[in-house]
Amino acid sequence: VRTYLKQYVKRNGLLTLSVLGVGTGCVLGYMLRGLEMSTQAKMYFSFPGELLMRMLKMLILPLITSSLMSGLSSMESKACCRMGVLTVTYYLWTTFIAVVVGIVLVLIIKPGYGTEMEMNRLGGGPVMTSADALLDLVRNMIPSNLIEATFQQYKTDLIPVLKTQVTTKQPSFLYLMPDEENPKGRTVLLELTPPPDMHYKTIPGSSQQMNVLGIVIFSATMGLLLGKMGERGAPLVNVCQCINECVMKIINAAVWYFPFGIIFLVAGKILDMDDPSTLGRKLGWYTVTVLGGLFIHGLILLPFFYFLLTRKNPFSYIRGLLQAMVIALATSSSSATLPITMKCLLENCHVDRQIARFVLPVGATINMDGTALYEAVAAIFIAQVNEYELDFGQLVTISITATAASIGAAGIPQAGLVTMVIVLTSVGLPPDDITLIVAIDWILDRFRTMINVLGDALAAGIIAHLCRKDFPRDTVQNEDEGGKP
Ligand code: DAS
Repeated sequence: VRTYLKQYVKRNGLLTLSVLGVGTGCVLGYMLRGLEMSTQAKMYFSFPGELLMRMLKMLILPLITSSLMSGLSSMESKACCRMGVLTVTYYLWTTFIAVVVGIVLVLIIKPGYGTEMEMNRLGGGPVMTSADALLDLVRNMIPSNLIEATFQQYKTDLIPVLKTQVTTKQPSFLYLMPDEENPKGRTVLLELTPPPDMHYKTIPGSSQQMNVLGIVIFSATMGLLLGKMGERGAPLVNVCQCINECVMKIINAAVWYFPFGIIFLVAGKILDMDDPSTLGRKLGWYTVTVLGGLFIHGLILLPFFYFLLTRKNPFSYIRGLLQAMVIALATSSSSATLPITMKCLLENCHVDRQIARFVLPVGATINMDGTALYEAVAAIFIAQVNEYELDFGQLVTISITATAASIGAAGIPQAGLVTMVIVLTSVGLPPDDITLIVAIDWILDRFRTMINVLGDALAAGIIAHLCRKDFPRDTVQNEDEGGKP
């Protein structure tokens, strides 16, 4: 019995504790809702959860930059190019398929009709054009200041909703206020004057989101160039490999705190959410449509693609990812989950280290199947609630912009809600209608983040199988582990 228990704790101890942490957090959160805690008390209560999020966020940048620079620098350029093309092609296709699944489902179920929805809209002025929005995403993909970009991500803790003022020709950002400061409920309230030097329209929060993509592109480019420099680049490659190994060791040390932090992270969110009884009536079928789409795409289509391309059992692979999926559910941030996803891929799924070091950081930044599906469903839901008939051309526009917007969404909580501005503006819907669905978003965000993480991890398994000739495991693994026999 002792041997079995030891093996169980080694293999499943953390996962079991994390799942118990989510469950305990839910029960605790609902129990404490009745106590009407003050904002200060909620802040103290959520503190261990905040520490968990900060711990994970702290590791993201060193992990992404060191993984890409050390991983790509030691790859042979033809193999690297083949892997890169395969990875990006797979990501774009699965994201587009996720959007199509969402559109088909929302047109079949039609969650918008008969919705008892008080249209607490703001009556926004003319909105940003989708050209402005897409330009904004591309602009922010190239951070003008890498150091600032490194530190500015995650600043947007609030969900900004964009409304463009005709007079000033500049966006005035509208932010959601927490309930305590806004007795009328979570509608858009605070109007901030934009910074004086802003001469172009931007989606609030998009700079934080896109800058992470800019850092990924920079790190990947550095990795490729370091590889071409040969011996001259070796010192920096060694530094990156050491940083990467240190980050993985820090994760192994910190990981046993996660179940404890998850309890307070989940409970703290539940304390903050709107009254669940009113949500069910207003957004029932919409929630069912999104969750149904995520289930079909994440647990039927993606595993099917994995089996089709690798001829292996997808569910034994997914079993090795359960820890990362629980962390994604608890944190609703695929970037924050990245360190755990990397650990699961290397230790449980035995994916080639060099493949994981490239596919995961790129995937956590540009591959968000769950987000793309959600944005397409939400946009059509908002059109239905507005009784606004979308023609086929607009549905095609939604499928393209939802794919682009999900690429622009960073792996931070509720990023998909922010980049949805692009999808809404592309078909002439008012972006401040986002407030219709914001109340349920904190729940849906967790599930779409889980599917985002699952999509990245399955992609790593597929790419590792398709590129297995380029990266013979015994050679690569030994090199990375200091050439141990
Ligand atoms: N929370 C985002 C993520 O981390 C997904 C989203 O907001 O749509 O992947």
